[in-house]
Amino acid sequence: MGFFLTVEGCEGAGKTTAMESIRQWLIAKGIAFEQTREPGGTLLAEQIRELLLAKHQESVADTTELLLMFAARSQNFHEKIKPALAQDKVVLSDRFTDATYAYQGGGRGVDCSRIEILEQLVQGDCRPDLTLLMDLEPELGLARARGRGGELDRIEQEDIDFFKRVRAAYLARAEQFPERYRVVDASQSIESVRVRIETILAEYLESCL
Ligand code: Z5A
Repeated sequence: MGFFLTVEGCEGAGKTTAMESIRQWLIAKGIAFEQTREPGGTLLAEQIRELLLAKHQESVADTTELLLMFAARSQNFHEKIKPALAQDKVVLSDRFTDATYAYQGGGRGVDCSRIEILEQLVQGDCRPDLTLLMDLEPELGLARARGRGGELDRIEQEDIDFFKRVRAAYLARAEQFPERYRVVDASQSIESVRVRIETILAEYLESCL
């Protein structure tokens, strides 16, 4: 009983924390799964991730960023996601193409029709079955992420308005695709968020039976 489950959200919204809750839940239920992340997920895709997040001496054109995201995705999709779904496994991915609509589309202003063309080229008709959107005010998310310490990467250095556009684009997609999106209020405590995620997963599983 395979399905494709993605976790999305702005910077610091708690995706990593949510991924761990989901992982533990799947293990407890004895459900076989493949875990991945984007950009990244395979050796080659992780190298592209490094290129994408590093700071460069020249500015990165929006189209370059978009194509690199999809280059990484193509590798992750063909090498990892598609084979796992074909084996009827659950695929659990920390971000997928919704992030491109949010960051490159909403954040950078890339026309969505360009993203749609690349989405079709790379994935064909494959889309996530269930998407958890960890939703949080960008100010709070950035404060949480920055509270972890460490250097900010190229995308994390964007200003607050960029992250507000990213959040708005995510919420617009959640409205556009209510059948697969579940919005999680990520301002709640870690424990409340975990309970909410487990409820969503249990309901989804029930609906598949
Ligand atoms: N990107 C893109 O532009 N286009 C694309 O198509 C794709 C990606 C796929 C890397 O993504 C960058 O790539 C990302 C988008 C872009 N750039 N940005 N910005 P990433 O997913 O690898 O990295 P990230 O977005 O920077 O994730 P993150 O910073 O690791 O955030 P997170 O995973 O959502 O947060 P967290 O680590 O779970 O939580 C942050 C802190 O808050 C941590 O200390 C937690 O303990 C704490 N936390 C978590 N939940 C709570 C609650 N409920 N209460 C209180 N504190 C909490």
